[in-house]
Amino acid sequence: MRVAPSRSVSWRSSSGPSSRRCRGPRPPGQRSETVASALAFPVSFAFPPAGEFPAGSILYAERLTGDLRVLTPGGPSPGPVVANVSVLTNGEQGLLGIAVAPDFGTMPYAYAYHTYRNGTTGGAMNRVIRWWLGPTAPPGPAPVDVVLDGIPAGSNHNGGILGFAPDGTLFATTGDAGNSANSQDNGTLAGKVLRMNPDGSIPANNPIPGSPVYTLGHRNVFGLAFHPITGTPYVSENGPSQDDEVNVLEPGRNYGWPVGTGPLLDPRFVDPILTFPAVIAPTGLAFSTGTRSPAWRDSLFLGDWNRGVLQRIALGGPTYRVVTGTEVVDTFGGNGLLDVEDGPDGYLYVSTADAIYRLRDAGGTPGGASVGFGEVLLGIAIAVIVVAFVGALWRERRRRAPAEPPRPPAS
Ligand SMILES: [Ca+2]
Repeated sequence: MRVAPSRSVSWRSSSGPSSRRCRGPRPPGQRSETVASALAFPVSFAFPPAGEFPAGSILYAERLTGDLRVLTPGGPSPGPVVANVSVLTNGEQGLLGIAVAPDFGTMPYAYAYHTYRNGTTGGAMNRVIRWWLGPTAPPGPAPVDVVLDGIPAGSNHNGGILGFAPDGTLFATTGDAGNSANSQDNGTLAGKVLRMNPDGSIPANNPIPGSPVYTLGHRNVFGLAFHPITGTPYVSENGPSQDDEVNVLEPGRNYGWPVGTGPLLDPRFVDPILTFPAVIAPTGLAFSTGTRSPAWRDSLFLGDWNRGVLQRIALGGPTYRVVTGTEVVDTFGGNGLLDVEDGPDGYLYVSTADAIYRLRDAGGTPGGASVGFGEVLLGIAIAVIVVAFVGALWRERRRRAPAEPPRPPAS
C-alpha cells in the first residue's frame, strides 16, 4: 500500500491557469465547433428543457463572478445574467457547479454549489443552493434558497459538481478542503460524495441514516455522471502527484484517500476502474447516449485540465465496470477542459476557461436522427458531383460512340 504524498494538483487555482490570465481566441479541437467564446470561466453548464428558455439554450456558471448566464440560439454571447450568488474565490473556490431540476419544465429550479463567507463562523464554507427561474418569480435576481449547508471549504479541494441521478436524488461532490483526515471522517461533509433530495432532505435509503454522505475517502472530485443503463454514479477523482482515478460509486463504500491512491487491493476500499499514473487533473465526466454517434453509446467521456484532452472510456462487463478500451476523441492543447456534458441534441459538449464547444459525431447515422445543416450541404455536394460525373460519362460515351468498333456477335 502506498501512502500518497501531500503535494496537491493545483488546477483552477490562483497559481495555476485562471480566467484572469489574458487569453486570445483559441482554436477548438479538430473535432469540435465553437458554440460560444469570450466566456469568463464557464466552469459548469447545463441544458434546461424548453419552456422558461428557448429550446437549445445553455445555462452556464461563471466561477469567479457567481453569475448564472444563459446562451440562447442566436442570442448574445456572453449570455445575460439570470441569477447570481455571492462567492469567495480564493484558490479553487467560487461558483463551482450547476444542475437543472429533472422536472424543470414544471419546477424551474437551477441548483448551484458555491463557496461563500459564513456569517456564523466568519470563514469560508461551501453549500448547495437553488434559484427559482420560473415566470412567477418576483422581479430582480432570483432569490437564493439554501438546500444543503455546512460543507467545509479550503483554498483548494472544494469539489463542487452537482448531478441528478435517474431516481431524482441530487448528488454533490466535495473535496477534503485541504485536510486529508476529513475524507475518512463521516462526521464532516468534506472528502465525500453526498446524496440528498431536491429540497435538501435526506433520502430514507441513504447508507448512513440521516446523513447525506453517500461515499467517503475522496480527495477531490470534479466529474460526475450516471450510467445510462444502470443509473450507477461514476466520478473522476484528482490524485496527489500520481494516481488520478475514475471510480464507480457504491453506497457507503470507502474510496481510500488518504490511506492510499490507485488500486489498493484492500477489502476496506473500492479500487478505481481506471487509474492514471501521471497527473492529468481529471475534470468533467459524461456518458454519451449515442443518438448521434452509435459507436459512442454508453461510453464514458472524461476531460482533463492538464492536457486539454477529451477521451472516450469504453466499458464492458455485466455491470459496466470493466474498461475495455480508451481513445483520445479530441485535443484542445493549452485549453484545459472543465465541464463535459451530453447535450439533448445528442452531441457532446465541453467547456474550457473561455469557451463552450460542441463535438461533431463519431460517424454513422442512427435511425431517426435529424439531419443537420452540415449534413445537408455535404449531401448536396455529393449529389452535384455524382450528376456532373454521370453527365460527363454520358457526353464522353456519345462522343466516342461512332468510333467504337462493332461488337462481335455473341458466341
Ligand atoms: Ca481512491
